[in-house]
Amino acid sequence: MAGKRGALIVLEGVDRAGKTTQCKKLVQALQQNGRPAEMMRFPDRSTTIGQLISSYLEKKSDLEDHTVHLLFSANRWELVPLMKKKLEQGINLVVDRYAFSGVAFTSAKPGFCLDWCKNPDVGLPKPDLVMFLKLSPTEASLRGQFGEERYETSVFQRAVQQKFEHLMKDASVNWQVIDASASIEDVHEDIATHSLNTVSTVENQPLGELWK
Ligand code: ADP
Ligand code: FDM
Repeated sequence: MAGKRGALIVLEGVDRAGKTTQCKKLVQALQQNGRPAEMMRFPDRSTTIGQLISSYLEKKSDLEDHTVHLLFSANRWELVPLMKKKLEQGINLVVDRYAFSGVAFTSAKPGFCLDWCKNPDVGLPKPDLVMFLKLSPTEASLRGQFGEERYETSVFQRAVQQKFEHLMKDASVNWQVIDASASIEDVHEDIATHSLNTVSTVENQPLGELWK
């Protein structure tokens, strides 16, 4: 490899766990440490595929469940060339949701098995670190009401949480569970420590392939 590569860092967790807040703070902290960093989020609603997904989430359109699952995956794949380019340039990517949300949300629907849900995402760039922001439904409810989008109900979010618990048993992925009930600053400290360690560890290692 020509130079040091960036790390692929993913934040996952249920609605209102603090993913977006923490992704932004982490990007700033990495940059302040002299580590180039950029934020990405999935779904990326700016692309043509992302617009189909956004309209579905906003309940402006209906899509068949398998179809929308594949669109979420295609939305990741369409950004893979850009992700790889940035990582090769030494830019650390901090990503708000990834394939784990894809699998957890679809497999929480009736009639979907984990294997079918994972398949379209097999071979994606493998995150070097996946931090799961853990927050109980009660604590999440104290952070405000659910929005109007699809999936934003407590019954569905509980089913999603169970699927995440299952995915976290997979030791081939570098999972770290973060206590998201602490203050924004304390959660950030925890996340920044894990991330800085990962950035130094992987800079001379090749990028892996997810679930392969
Ligand atoms: P997510 O992206 O996981 O849905 P957000 O980062 O959008 O979560 O945060 C959801 C809400 O909770 C926001 O109003 C945010 O300010 C608040 N919040 C985030 N982290 C904390 C925290 N550690 N303690 C209290 N409130 C928080
Ligand atoms: N979601 C997100 C999925 O169902 N599959 C996926 O692959 C991804 C990345 O879309 F309800 C769900 C999770 C959440 C919604 O919301 C996106 P945010 O607020 O943009 O994260």
